[in-house]
Amino acid sequence: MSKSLHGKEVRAVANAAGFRFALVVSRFNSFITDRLLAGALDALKAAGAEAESIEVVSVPGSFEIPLAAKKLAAGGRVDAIIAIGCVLRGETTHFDYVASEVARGVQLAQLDTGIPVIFCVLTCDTLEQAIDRAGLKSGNKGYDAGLAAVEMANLSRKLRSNDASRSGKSAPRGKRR
Ligand code: INI
Repeated sequence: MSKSLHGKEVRAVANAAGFRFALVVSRFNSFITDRLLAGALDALKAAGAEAESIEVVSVPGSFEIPLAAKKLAAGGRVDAIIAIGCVLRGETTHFDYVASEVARGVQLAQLDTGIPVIFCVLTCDTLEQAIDRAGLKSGNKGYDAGLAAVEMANLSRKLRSNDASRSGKSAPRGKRR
């Protein structure tokens, strides 16, 4: 029998009821991003999210995702955000700039605001690789992102209430952040 090497494990349940979500979706390569969006919405609804608690924001390309995500996160109306895009390697180095900036910007948005921003931006060499990840061979990464958003929304709330109880204060009523 294995022996636990740590104390309490903090792991959130996957229940989306009572949480609000925003999805920021790039229209560039919409053939792929539409499918990722559908997968993410399926996961949120399967986890119990209400339709009126889900907001979808469209941006021109992946490069524009971080600003929209940060504004949504800073607005305090959502518990988790899913960033959806698809960057395909072309003939030039443009791919590298867009891919690295969207990853950096999404990470900054969540660290600066404390609201989870799930990274569902495919960075692929070929369209076939992207198709595989948007509903075919490798499943749908949008669905996985939806589940990650639900878990992180729950976990963020749980960690906040743990902090509040350790400091002897009760978590502020109705305040989500
Ligand atoms: N945007 C993407 O989301 N994916 C791409 O593959 C892509 N490529 O290859 O150019 C792309 N470019 C547009 C970019 O995201 C911005 O919208 C544009 O540069 C305007 O700021």
